[in-house]
Amino acid sequence: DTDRPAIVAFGPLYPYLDAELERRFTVHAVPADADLTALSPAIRAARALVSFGSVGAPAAIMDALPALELIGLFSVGYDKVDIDHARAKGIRVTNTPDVLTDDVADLAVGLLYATVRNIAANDRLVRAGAWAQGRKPALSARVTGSRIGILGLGRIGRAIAWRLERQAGEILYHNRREAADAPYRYVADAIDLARQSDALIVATSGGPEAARLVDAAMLDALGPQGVIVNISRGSVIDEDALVAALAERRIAGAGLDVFAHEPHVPQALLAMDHVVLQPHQGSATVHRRQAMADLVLANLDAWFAGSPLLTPVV
Ligand code: 8YV
Repeated sequence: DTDRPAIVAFGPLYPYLDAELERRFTVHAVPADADLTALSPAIRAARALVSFGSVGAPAAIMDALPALELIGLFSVGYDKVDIDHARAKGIRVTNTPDVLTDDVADLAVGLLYATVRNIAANDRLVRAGAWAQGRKPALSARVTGSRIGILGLGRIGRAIAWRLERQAGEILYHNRREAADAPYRYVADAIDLARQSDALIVATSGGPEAARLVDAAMLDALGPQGVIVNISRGSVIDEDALVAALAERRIAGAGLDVFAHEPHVPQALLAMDHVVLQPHQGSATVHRRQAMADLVLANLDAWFAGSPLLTPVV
C-alpha cells in the first residue's frame, strides 16, 4: 500500500507494537547494527522511526534517513537519542513517560528488599541444599526504619518514595533544585545524601549530565552499611568504582536493574552474593509494555494526522 507512510523499526521492538505498526504503516525493519550507508531508497523514504530506549537514535541514523520527521521512542529514557542533532535537523522526538512509572518504582522497591534482606542469596542457599544441611543464613539489615535516599526525585523517584513512606525511618532526596511540593527532606549535596542514607536509590534520568554522578567518593559516603539500588541508567554510576566498592565491602550491597554496557554485566558481580542483578526489567510488565506501545502509536497517529504530539521531548 503506497499510501501508507514508510517508517523504520530500528532494532527489535515488541510483538504487539510490531503488529499495530504494520496495520498503519509500511514498516522497514533496520537492525541496530545495520550498515547505514547502504539503505535502500524505500527505507530512505521513511518519515518516522521507532526504537527501544536501549537502541535509541544516534546521529548516524538521522543522517541516513533524509525524510525523517519523527522519532517515537519506546522508553521514557532518551539518553541513546542524539537530542541536539534531532533538534538541529528539525526532527521531533517522543518518549513514553508516566505509563511505566509505577512498575519501575515497584521494581526499585523489590530490589531494595531483595538486596537488604538477602533474598536472592538466600534463595540460592536453599536451592543448593545448604539450609537442609543445617547452615544458618547470616542475619540481614532491615528496610523498616532505615533512611532511604532518593537520588533524582522525578516522576519515578516520587513513586518510589511514596511506596516507602510507611517503611522508611526517613526519606531524603537530592535533585539539582529542591522540589517545591515534596514532603521529604532535601539534601543540597549528593555526597551528603549518600552519607545520610542507609539505602541510596538512583532514579535520575541518564544522559551526559548524570554520567558517573555516583562515583567512588559517593560510594564511600554511603559506607560499609549502605546499599545502592539503580533502576535508572548504568551510566549514572561509575561501574568500575561500584565493583571495587562492593569487592572491598566499602558498601554493603547493590540491587541493579541497569548497567553501563547492557547486556554485559561485569564478571566480578556475578560471583557476589551481596548483589542482586536484573536484566533491565523496570518497565517489563505485560500491562505497562502495552501502555507504552499504545503511547508510541498515539504519538505517531497524532503526527500523521497533523495533531499535537502527546509526549514530545523535542
Ligand atoms: C525499557 C527504559 O526497558 O523506559 C525506559 O527508559 O529503560 C525501559 O522502559 C527500554 O526502553 C528497553 O530498551
